[in-house]
Amino acid sequence: MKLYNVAYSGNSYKVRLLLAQLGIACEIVEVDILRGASRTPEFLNINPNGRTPVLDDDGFVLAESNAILTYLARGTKFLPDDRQKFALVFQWLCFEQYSHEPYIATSRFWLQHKPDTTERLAVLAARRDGGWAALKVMEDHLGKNDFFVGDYSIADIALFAYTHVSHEGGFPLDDFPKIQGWIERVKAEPGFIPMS
Ligand SMILES: N[C@@H](CCC(=O)N[C@@H](CS)C(=O)NCC(=O)O)C(=O)O
Repeated sequence: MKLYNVAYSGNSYKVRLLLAQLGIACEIVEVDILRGASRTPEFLNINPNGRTPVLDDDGFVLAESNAILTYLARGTKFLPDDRQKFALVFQWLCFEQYSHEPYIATSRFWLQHKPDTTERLAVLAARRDGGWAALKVMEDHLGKNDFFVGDYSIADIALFAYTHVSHEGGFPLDDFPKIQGWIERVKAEPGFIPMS
């Protein structure tokens, strides 16, 4: 397997974490997105959407981090077989991509990689309410559950990726004790690897 990866990206880290916990060896190909490497004709031939991560499993090419998690986790303990639990995992994967990542991950990206301009201020301001709302949903759920769906699953991996570094996007977790406890539980899972 080959993973087109960005070292500091949570979307890529999700896949590296699951690969590590599955014990699957994988060639890592670093893509310098800040220098346009995800938009070259060669890369667009791999993923016409111009984004990482992308998994190449012996010629089967798959983009979208949560689709890759689902592909790798199928038939393992990280993705329940039970129809309702499977659907709930999928629900959290969709939540992560629509209600969490666009606010928390993009704020982090702008803070880490874009100059301090009025445009950046405006972008960050537009993402604040959505980011806090996503964390509130997670905090409430984790008040009643150790993990997002039953045992540790790819729902946790997907949400962990950007939540554990949410302070880097301007979303410190001081007022979210349940999320903090869950972060420690995820870190204690066998085979856990840090982002960097
Ligand atoms: N929904 C996608 C988002 C992927 C994404 O935004 N990737 C960023 C890095 S985190 C990227 O490769 N950006 C490069 C570009 O847009 O050219 C996923 O979950 O994989």
